[in-house]
Amino acid sequence: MKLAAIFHRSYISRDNFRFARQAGCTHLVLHLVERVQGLPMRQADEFCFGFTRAQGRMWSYGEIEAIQRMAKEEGLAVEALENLDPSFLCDIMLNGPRKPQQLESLKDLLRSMGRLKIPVLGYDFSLAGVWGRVNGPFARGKAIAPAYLEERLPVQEPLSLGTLHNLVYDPDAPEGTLPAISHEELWQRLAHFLRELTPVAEEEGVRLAAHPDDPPVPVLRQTPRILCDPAGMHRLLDSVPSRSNALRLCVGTVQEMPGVDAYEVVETFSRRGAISYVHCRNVRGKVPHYTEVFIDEGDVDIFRVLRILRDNGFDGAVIPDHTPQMTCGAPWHAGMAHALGYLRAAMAAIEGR
Ligand SMILES: [Mn+2]
Repeated sequence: MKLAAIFHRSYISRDNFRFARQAGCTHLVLHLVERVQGLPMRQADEFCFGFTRAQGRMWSYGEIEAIQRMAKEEGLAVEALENLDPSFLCDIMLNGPRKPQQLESLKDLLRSMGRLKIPVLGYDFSLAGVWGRVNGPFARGKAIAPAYLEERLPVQEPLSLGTLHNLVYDPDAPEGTLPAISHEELWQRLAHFLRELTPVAEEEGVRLAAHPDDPPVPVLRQTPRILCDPAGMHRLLDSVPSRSNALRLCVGTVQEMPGVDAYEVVETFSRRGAISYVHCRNVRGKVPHYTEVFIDEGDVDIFRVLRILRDNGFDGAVIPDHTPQMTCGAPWHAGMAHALGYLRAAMAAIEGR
């Protein structure tokens, strides 16, 4: 098992790579989506993360190689690229005219990753993204963390055209909202994406890694969500059986699923060899009420999760995903350092080091 840190685009820097190494990480997970915040856009609601700068221009080999070289200089290996820019797959997800070009461009990304020996590409197949959560002093010591509280959800308007997964990818899209589609239609679109990309991923030694829908509810903002329970996760794997068609197992999201035993899910999918890497975070509660909390205070016994992974031969990366903000001059870094330290100790304990 490998301990990895995750950095969003704006946090990719030599200093932050040193921070990760100092916390004991050997690997990195990089979120390359470049989002610009603060622009006035008619499509943006309070949950919008901003505008994506890529506009369909795929991350190049050279761009990724430069970041990987800096990581190597700091003693770190890049384990995964996490999440795609919505402008890379909007027409794949929405059945638009640029679908063939977007698939080709994603195949190019897989080829770049193969050449660079970056083994995992994380993605979401979620239309509405992480919409609807509120931030508040919900974690230990009044630390600020997100919560999903069904009675406090705003009115669930359909998605504006030009938006996907909490981002505006086309600020000039016509006014209007996404037409309704069925769960089955979204399954067909996901299956097409997987049938096209999995063979290339296999050739390149890369694993595609789907994240379950967070929040794990079957419908959000009038859009279907197909990865909100273990049955959906099995169906995804069964649709194109291959080591390159895998999951990014988010322990927090799985624990939030109503009626689901997270340990059973970790057991089943790790035994199946389907977990590429793990988002290891903790929550308290389940849909319809849960809050993210510190890694050592939620409903999940993290040691038990790591023992299950160990017993099933899991050798991928474990990352903290996200953590509550700690009250100090560097709230994000302090939260991450706490979670990474806890994970490092837990991994050493269960591996008998
Ligand atoms: Mn996650």
